[in-house]
Amino acid sequence: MATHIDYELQDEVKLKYPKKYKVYLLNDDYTSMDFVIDILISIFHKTYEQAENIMLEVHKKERGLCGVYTHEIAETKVMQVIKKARDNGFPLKATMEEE
Ligand code: TYC
Repeated sequence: MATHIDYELQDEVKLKYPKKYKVYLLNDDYTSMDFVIDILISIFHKTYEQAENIMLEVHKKERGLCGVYTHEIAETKVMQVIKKARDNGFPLKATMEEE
């Protein structure tokens, strides 16, 4: 097969790592602190202590880093945050940006 031959003629196969994306939680005036901690534990798998620190950072500095993931996983985390927040009546938002 042509593709097979082409592949074998390459003297070097270059492997590229997938791009990574930072996921941030954003501050707002209405989401409760306890709910943000719950999000960080349930969606981002933080310990209670880590979750509390990140929540306080977001509260004081307007945004905080929750984790770094491949594109698909980062996108899923953002959607999970927005859905769980909406289901609970909170306006909490998350964003992602390339590392
Ligand atoms: N600022 C919110 C309050 O005072 C708490 C909060 C923290 C909201 C982090 C969102 O991502 C957030 N209740």
